[in-house]
Amino acid sequence: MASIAVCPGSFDPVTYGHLDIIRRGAKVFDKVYVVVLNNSSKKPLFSTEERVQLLEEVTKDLHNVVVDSYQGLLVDYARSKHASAILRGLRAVSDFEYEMQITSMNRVLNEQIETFFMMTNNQYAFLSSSIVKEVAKYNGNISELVPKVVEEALRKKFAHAEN
Ligand code: COD
Repeated sequence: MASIAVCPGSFDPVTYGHLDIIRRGAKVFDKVYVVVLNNSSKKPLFSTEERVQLLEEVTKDLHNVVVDSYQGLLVDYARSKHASAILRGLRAVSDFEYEMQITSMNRVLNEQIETFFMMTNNQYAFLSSSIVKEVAKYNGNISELVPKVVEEALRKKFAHAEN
């Protein structure tokens, strides 16, 4: 039976840290659904469609990765795709408490699905979408943090915000 994983997130926008986890997951699972979901504690800069489009662009060389979006519970999405795994990234100890909370909640909602954590490359351990947005907002150099297409999308967003 094919191993199917769901890699969920806000991806607002996708960074090299996210990509690192997606690439690692694509090596281990037969199919990975990267899904843009709503995190109710975050107010996104990019629309769902924009986030999906950027993810599609930066994962186009990964043939077992499918990008999608969903309005609702992660476990319901995972069930609809017959996924047996949720894939999450870990950067540092500071991620642990939050991840433990989400994992436990998802386990209460669906006991059948297991969460797998992958450690990011050390190079990206400090990286988050929020940090990238902050640096981009003040015109700092983000070329080492996000793919070119994401950098351009951020520049456009903040150029519009200034006008
Ligand atoms: N290196 C490695 N991994 C990274 C890095 C990095 N530099 N940056 C981010 N990651 C990982 C994160 O640890 C995470 O695993 C993934 O990439 C996505 O990160 P974010 O920040 O884009 O996404 P989150 O944490 O905001 O996603 C939260 C969800 C949207 C998945 C969550 O809110 C959710 O499941 N919402 C749907 C409703 C639901 O089911 N709620 C119940 C469960 S709480």
